[in-house]
Amino acid sequence: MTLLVICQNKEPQPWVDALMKIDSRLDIRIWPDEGEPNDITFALVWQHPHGVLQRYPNLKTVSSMGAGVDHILQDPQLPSGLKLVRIIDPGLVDDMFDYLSMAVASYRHHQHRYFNYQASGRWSPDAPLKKSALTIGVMGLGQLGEVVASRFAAQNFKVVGWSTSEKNIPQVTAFVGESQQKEFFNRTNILINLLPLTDATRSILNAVNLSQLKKPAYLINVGRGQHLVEDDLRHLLESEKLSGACLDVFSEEPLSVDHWFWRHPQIKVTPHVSSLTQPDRVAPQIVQNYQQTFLGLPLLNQVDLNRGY
Ligand code: NDP
Ligand code: OXD
Repeated sequence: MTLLVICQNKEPQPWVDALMKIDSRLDIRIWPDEGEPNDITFALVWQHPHGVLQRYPNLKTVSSMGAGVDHILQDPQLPSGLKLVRIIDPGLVDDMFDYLSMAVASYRHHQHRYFNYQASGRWSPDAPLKKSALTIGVMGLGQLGEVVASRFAAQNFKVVGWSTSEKNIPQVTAFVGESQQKEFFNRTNILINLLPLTDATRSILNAVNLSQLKKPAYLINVGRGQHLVEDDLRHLLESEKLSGACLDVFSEEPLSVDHWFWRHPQIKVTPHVSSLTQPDRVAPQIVQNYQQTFLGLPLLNQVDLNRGY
């Protein structure tokens, strides 16, 4: 029984070290040096090359290295009958809220503009946008979105949220499903996307939906790049329907050096860092799932394959 780490765009060694600290007897291998394929029963993956999981006939459980599992479910050759688990970690929520607070404060205080003025030594002060005049809309009220919405509400922002099922979050007006989607957008100035990527949410950040935001409108995308229709964003910025965007996730990661996002004066780019999973923090839940797989016991944070998140 062996745990295989398969990752692209992340270093595998810190994960191996963190897992070995929990149990030094673990048999861990790093793809592509997996040894005998029959040994592999558990895979810990991030953006694995599609098709590779088919090589392991005894593979039972696949764990994402992060909160999202879209990178696993997008594999057209994903073997059937696998169990899929993801990371749920209170530390992720804290980091995510800090990042989002920074993005919201930076928008309210015109930081994009001042950074652009700095190049030409331009002194042109403006009052910050008033908190009381801005409503934050959180799309996705799950492990991350619910806490984020509550914390912004506790900071005296008006907050609305949107999800599939009904929520009761103090001081947050929650909208549900497609029938209330338009109302949610109509009430929102600063849109925070914390949805998982599924067939239902792909391209949801499009011209029709984003045009429904209340002005001034600003987009913060920390969900997934494929939620956003990139050309629509360009047109919305040009037509001043959106004042700007802060983007942490992209359809292609790493974002290519010649992508127009890097040079657009109203776009801030960060390299998928709004809340990074720390191997040491989450190794215990991964080792527990590895052991429970062996014992045939229920797993932590198992993903519903029908819902896709
Ligand atoms: P959860 O699965 O806990 O929550 C997802 C939320 O989205 C739920 O509230 C769910 O509704 C809602 N939702 C799903 N589909 C729809 C839909 N079609 N319409 C309306 N609402 C919908 O996820 P997390 O909070 O843990 O994470 C959310 C996403 O954030 C991840 O999938 C990942 O893509 C991204 N992420 C990004 C990170 C980064 O560093 N940039 C770090 C971590 C996560 P309901 O509650 O009713 O089921
Ligand atoms: C993610 C993560 O799912 O980094 O994006 O956890």
